[in-house]
Amino acid sequence: MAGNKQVEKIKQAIVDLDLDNIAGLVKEAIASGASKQDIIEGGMREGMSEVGRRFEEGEYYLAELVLAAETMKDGLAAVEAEAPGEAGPTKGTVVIATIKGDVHDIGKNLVGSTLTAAGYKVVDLGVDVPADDLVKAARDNDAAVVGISVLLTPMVGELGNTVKAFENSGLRDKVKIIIGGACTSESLATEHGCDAFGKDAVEAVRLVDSLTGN
Ligand code: B1M
Repeated sequence: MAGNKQVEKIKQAIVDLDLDNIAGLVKEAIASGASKQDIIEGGMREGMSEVGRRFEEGEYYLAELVLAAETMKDGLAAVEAEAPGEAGPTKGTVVIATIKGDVHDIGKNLVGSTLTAAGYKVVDLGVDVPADDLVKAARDNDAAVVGISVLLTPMVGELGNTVKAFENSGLRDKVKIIIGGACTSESLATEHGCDAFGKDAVEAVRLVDSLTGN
């Protein structure tokens, strides 16, 4: 494969959280003939899988996860700048948001970057998002999964409203709903009729993979 060595360097840069050099490495890889797909799949995504493994084994902490996501984001921006146009392949679309009444977005952003790194197209609606906006975005983007972040206990009731809005729209059978955030849990997900609860960004990707058959 053209540019194999460069692609390996990109993978290593993600694992090493090398934010300073990722853009230069992407540029070199493209100059050496590596395809956009090789750089994203064989380089960055493989690197993120290794970061996820280290996080789960307690070798990396949240700080490393955030930095890896930042490195990946810069890498993707560099790919887009160097080789614009043809979108890379995606595993499907996930709409994410923080629930109505809640403006916490650090965890939600991390989940979004990690899903992007794992190969999903992510439509991020931001914070304080009402149920109807989630339904509209899921419909407009033909999303397979909606991911909702909830950090404030008083806003938990909105989850039930959101699930109801999906049922009323006729989309509930098509769209899986997963939740996460400091005040959520497996039992809360069940209680409000959601499909799954993710304890962190790495688990969110695993859940989306399993719910979508990827
Ligand atoms: Co606020 N806040 N805050 N806050 N804040 C909490 C959440 C709180 C627990 C602090 C406390 O009292 N101990 C408390 C909530 C209590 C409760 O209801 N249970 C609280 C409160 C009360 C408030 C205000 C009401 C304070 C006030 O104004 N009186 C206010 C609310 C404003 C509003 O939303 N309407 C408020 C405001 C803020 C700031 C704006 C100052 C700031 C947010 C800045 C921002 O997000 N841009 C803030 C912060 C920073 C926090 C704490 C300190 C940190 C949250 C955070 O970013 N954690 C927080 C205390 C805490 O959580 N210990 C607190 C890091 C982040 C990576 O973790 O979001 O949990 P987290 O995401 C994790 C996982 O949960 C998971 O993956 C992530 C990575 O591992 N995950 C998902 C998250 N979403 C997921 C979705 C998934 C799957 C996994 O699938 C879709």
